[in-house]
Amino acid sequence: MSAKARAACYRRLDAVRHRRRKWEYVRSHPPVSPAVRGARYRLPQPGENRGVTASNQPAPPLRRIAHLDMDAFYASVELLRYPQLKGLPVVIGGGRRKVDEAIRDLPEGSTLADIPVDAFPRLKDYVGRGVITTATYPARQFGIGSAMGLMKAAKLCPQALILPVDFDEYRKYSRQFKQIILDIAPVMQDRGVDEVYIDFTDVPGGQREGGRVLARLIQKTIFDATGLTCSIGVAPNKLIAKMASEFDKPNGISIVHEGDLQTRIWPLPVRKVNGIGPKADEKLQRFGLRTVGDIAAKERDWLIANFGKATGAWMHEVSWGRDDRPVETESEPVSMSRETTFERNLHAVRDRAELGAIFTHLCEKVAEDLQRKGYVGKTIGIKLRYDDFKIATRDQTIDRFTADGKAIRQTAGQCLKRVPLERPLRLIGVRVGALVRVDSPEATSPATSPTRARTTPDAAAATASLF
Ligand code: TTP
Ligand code: MG
Ligand code: MG
Repeated sequence: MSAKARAACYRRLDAVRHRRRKWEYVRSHPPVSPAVRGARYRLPQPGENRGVTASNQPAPPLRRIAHLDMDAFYASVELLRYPQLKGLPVVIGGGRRKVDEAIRDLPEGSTLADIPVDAFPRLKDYVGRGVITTATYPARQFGIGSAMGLMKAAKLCPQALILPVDFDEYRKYSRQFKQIILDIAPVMQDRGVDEVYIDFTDVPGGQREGGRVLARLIQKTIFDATGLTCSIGVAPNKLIAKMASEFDKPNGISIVHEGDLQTRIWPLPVRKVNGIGPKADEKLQRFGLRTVGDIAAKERDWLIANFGKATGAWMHEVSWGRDDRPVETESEPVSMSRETTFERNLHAVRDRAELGAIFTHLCEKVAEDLQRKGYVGKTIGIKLRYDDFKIATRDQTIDRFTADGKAIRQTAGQCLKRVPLERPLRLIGVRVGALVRVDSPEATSPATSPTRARTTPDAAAATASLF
């Protein structure tokens, strides 16, 4: 191995160790509340020496916030299973139709990737009122894009291929790319199916080249694991990062510093500010304000007089690139519940079978929620609302964590025995609390490990007598 290759190898190893140390640190320290985290950072003042302070102490790290957005997300996920469509104009929209089923009817031994391009439905043959969710970049060249009617788009690009929306598949990839980011940079805020904010400030590589080194690592790791590309903007705050992630789409990285405000942010149309919608845009246009710089040129008081106290002051701040909102990591849920209000009031005795079925269904739904989100809980509770709108709740804590529908049903049934059931009921609900992650030490310790069905025959028989 050459000295150069060895050096590169060590650098990579070091980065991995660094990441692991960082991750262990984060796991062993409880999350800091967003308000506190936000307060830890301080933007450098004009003229301040950014490298070292006067006392030769290293300066606190600069606040670096990234916004990451996947490129043509739904379409790119579809292209993973239909790689033969790469480079072609493709739109995603409408429900699954007969023709979509037909092309998936494959001869034995062939895969989705073998379906000939000519077999895919074309936009010109589409009839209906569906709209485009997204379009591949080659399709966008024809002027078509999100939210456009499919039949209108057909006029602009009749030869474009059309695929139905498959949310489950997009959600699967959404979870996957977010987990990859979390493993590298744990302070991440979910912003929807295909985008997140990430606090780069304290992450290794997050300060190097203004955040480009870390952005490159994240981009590459996501691509290697999924085959999907994304674009990342790194800036002093969320506001600018969000704009910056669009600067160099697709598969781009844009680094914006405080000093770039005039050259890179002020020329942008006002609609590029996250929070300025069509209505505010229209009003700004009426005043002749077209760009972010136009807003910045106005006095704060003038903006307040014309747009109101909150909006005017906010416009002033954003036009000067100021935004100190923290990157808010998702807080852990403490409980999950399901409840249902009946179409007609039900009685515990007269409508026993119906109530029993609904009750069991709710328990199964809560169990599914827990399992899907990866939690187990120990405190099982019920809620009833009577015909007089009075509410009764009861709960019981069991000795093991569970996400099992039958175990939840059994304990919820025990709770039912402790509430009056004479009056008709309007609503019934089931809650599981004292949640921990299914892979947390508490959940997996032998004394409290998650249980599957632990229903003893006697207990099952006892609860069955209540609806
Ligand atoms: P976007 O990130 O806005 O768009 P995109 O990822 O398709 O393309 P870009 O490269 O410009 O980021 O939206 C993410 C997904 O959300 C998109 O793939 C489809 C869906 N979506 C809709 O369903 N309707 C819409 O109007 C928009 C804008 C998006
Ligand atoms: Mg996107
Ligand atoms: Mg997006």
